[in-house]
Amino acid sequence: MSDFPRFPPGFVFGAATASYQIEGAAYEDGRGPSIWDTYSHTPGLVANGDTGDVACDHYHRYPEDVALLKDLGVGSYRFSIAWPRIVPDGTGPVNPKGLDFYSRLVDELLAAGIEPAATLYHWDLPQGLEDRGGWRVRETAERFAEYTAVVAARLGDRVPRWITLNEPWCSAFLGYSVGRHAPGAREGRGALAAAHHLLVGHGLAVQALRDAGVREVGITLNLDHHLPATGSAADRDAVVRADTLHNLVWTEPILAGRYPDTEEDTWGELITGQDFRRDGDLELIHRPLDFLGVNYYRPIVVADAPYRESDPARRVATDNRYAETAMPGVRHTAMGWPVAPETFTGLLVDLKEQYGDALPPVHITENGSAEDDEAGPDGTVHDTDRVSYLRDHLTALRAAIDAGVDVRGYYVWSLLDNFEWAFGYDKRFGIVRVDYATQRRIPKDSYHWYRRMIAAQRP
Ligand code: IFM
Repeated sequence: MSDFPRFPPGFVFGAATASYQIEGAAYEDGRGPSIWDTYSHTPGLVANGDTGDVACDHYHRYPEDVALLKDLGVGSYRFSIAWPRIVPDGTGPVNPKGLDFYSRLVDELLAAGIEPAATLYHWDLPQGLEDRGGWRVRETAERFAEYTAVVAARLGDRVPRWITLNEPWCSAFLGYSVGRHAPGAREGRGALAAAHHLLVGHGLAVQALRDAGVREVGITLNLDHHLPATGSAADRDAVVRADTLHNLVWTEPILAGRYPDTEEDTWGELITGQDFRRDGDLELIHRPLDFLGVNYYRPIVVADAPYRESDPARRVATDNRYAETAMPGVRHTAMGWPVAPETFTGLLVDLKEQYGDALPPVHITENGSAEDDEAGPDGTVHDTDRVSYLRDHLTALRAAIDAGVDVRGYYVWSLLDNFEWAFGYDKRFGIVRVDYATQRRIPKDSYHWYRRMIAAQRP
């Protein structure tokens, strides 16, 4: 008997990455600039001045990376498509070389017996669209649907699983209110408009994917499990605000066809006085999905906090609406995130309770941990903490399935160490180490553990 958690027959194990974090080749084959090129090239915004210019050079080394996936034994690989490779300016002509790259990648995966799962938007908005207002304006949602149709026409016959957006919370709130992600804006209404237009873009993209006849369509949300720092009424209210800002803003319109009934308490006149919502939008956003992608890393312990800034526009910024505190008594990862796997079970069980039959089957589209890996002289990494993290979270996931949540798949984040956004290359999430000086890939102990875990599922 092994100590590996066991999953139901047909459960899919995978690994995930994203375009800007691994591809590099930022100036090749007609790719246009994205908001992350602009952001990372702005001095002082990303640790060490790191950029995605080269990253893991996956654009050129994808056959080696697919070979790693094949050896790992995964059934599916989740990658994202860089919009500025396909429509370099966000609007206007399509770049055939960009489509060719993803077509080659998809063929390589299929030849290795791995099902491709494509994310259409993992944050690399064409800079040309940001210059026209970015997600603050409805036009971006419309351009997103056009781009989706172009990609689906080329790859829809070979890619069975499609994800419209990855973690729109980060795009809207980290990007347009906290300013810690591209485009680095610090706005109130702009962020709420961005959230709404991301939802509209999702709805339009679902329609485009349905028109193309693809097999499975979903969206990936980074849902958070919030815990009050104390039992005080103020901290419990802060949890409601955090829940609204992180989760309900997406799950309510997408799964229930309504806006959160807590939104007025959370945003006041910024939401009630808005003009970006149109009649018919909720129907558009509330289209049936084949699956919900959930990314889960950690619980968030929430305490009430006074506004640190009086500017009402900042009322939207999550860091200005409550304080996130450490979780006593548990290990924290290199990101400072508490490790509490039971909250993973809790999140999924709560979600099922909240939405019942309106919750489609779930795929865990990301889960993993950044650790301060130390490489031995031969480059090997004995990442015991990451192995424990994965084992405990997979065990917690199994518990959620036992409790009645229909979870069909799990993708580890990430296949490779990569560009961790504002943290640059300092934070390593990979189960494969990347030696950035040589681009050598070295599977860590966690890779070998995950490989054995997948193999142990075979009857
Ligand atoms: O690296 C990110 C990824 O791009 C989106 N989800 C969270 C990961 C770890 O922070």
